[in-house]
Amino acid sequence: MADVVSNVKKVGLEKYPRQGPRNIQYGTAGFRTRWAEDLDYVLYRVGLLAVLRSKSKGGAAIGLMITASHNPEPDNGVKLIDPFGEMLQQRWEKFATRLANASDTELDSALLEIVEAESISWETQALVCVGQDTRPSSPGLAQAAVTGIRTMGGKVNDYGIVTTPMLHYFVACINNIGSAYSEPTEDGYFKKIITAFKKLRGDKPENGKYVPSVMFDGANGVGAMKLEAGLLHLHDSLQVQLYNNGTGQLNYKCGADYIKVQQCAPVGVPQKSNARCVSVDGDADRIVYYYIDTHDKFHLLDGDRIATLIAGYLMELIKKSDLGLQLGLVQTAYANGSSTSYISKTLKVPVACVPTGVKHLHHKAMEYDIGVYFEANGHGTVTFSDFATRCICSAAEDLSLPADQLHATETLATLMDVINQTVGDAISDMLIVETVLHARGWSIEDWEATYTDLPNRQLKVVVKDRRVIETTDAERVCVTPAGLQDQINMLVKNFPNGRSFVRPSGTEDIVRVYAEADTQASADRLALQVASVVHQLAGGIGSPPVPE
Ligand code: 16G
Ligand code: MG
Repeated sequence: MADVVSNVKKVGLEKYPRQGPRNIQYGTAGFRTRWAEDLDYVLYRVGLLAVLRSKSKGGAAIGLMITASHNPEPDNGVKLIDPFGEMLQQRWEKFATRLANASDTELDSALLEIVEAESISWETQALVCVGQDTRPSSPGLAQAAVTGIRTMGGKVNDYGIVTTPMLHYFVACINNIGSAYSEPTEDGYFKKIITAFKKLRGDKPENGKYVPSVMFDGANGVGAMKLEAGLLHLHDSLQVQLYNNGTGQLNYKCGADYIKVQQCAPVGVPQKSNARCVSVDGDADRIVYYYIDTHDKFHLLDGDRIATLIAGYLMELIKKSDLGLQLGLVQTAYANGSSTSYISKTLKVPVACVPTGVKHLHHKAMEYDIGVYFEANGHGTVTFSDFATRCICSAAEDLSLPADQLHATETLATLMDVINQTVGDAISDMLIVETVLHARGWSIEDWEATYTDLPNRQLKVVVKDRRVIETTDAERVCVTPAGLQDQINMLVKNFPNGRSFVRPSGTEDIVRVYAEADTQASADRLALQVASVVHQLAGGIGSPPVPE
């Protein structure tokens, strides 16, 4: 062990010395920065950490994904994937931060501290699966990570360019998690989800007002590139017209994040009235739908809409299958108030609210037999407990069940194969949404008509130190600075259906403000007023936002 660790330090110093004085933190999205060119040493060290993580998990495969998701093209980042295909365990986030910020000379001792703290058996063989998005800086960073893994004595499975959710899926497959996975290859992934998708729609791709055709905005990232391969499996079951498929700049005026934040259609996708359009982000782990009506008005169907669509359909199948399984839906404070009341009052599905960040949502969803989770920004999936999986799979083979019940159970079983349960997956989520719309015979307007969103507004406030804002109750209540929450409460009272919260961003040096109310003008005014109070009480920089 001593030899390996001292060699790791030597190679690090020679090839990947620490750059600059700036410290970096492993946050909700792993490490992510504006200065991709300075990230080489971080990737080398994340490679080292991945080997330790694999050893600590008895040699299970660990994923290492190089991406900055929806950020502009020059940015980059990396995150680690745990053996079940889930986000890195929170306890290890601080090891990642410590290792990334160690000086070159303390690299060996920083590694040994982790080995000791986690009682890692050095003899265990390690395996790390490496994937990257389409950014120009990604190949160099992958090289740094691979050097780290190999110098540390780990084995590498290099998948090259893949979507983030594909890598999560491969990791789960390699570790043989559950019966729900298949071959850890791109072909295996597509075969599994698309075979199930086609089975669900049978030989009748049309149904009622549902038309089997979508326009797909690939954000000029990996999503469109991979879906192109997937289309070979789809045949006529769904026609997908690909746009922003890599010829333009990544995430520039297109992609799920742009559309959600700007509330407008992307560039690069032709306007066709009432056509169902899908938009994914740069690494294809987020998805939103939109359409433009005959009056040129833009309509967004975001993560909340997708969650309610899926939960409503699952609730029906669960009832019909009579298996007594419990369904739950998980949201964050950003979920539109109308979606929350629709879910709890109309669909009668229990709803939980957790802090922002996939790890929180995923974790909570797994407490239910079947958990649906989505962030309003379009990241989400469905999870099935082992118990639910066993119940569904065995009932689906019980030919003694009444036809209706058997059909619902078989549908649930097949649906499970369309779903990438490890993490939000834009391609798989699109196929789930298309399945539900097909089953219901709905157009995109029918889907939108299920409830009316409350108008809302998001604002950013630049402050000296965003950490002065501390929150509780799933980020809905502000604990510090003193007096801020009282002022928010007072402001909110002046607006019918008013709701507002503030939270420090996990990915940018800012405080985010969210407000919703009965009209757009009220939501805008409330957001501005709250932003102004934040600016005043939390050390705002520059001129404060001006309420009308
Ligand atoms: C990260 C999170 C995403 C969250 C976003 C919030 C993961 C994989 N990603 O992108 O879930 O919505 O951060 O950003 O957890 P913010 O803290 O800047 O608002
Ligand atoms: Mg993403």
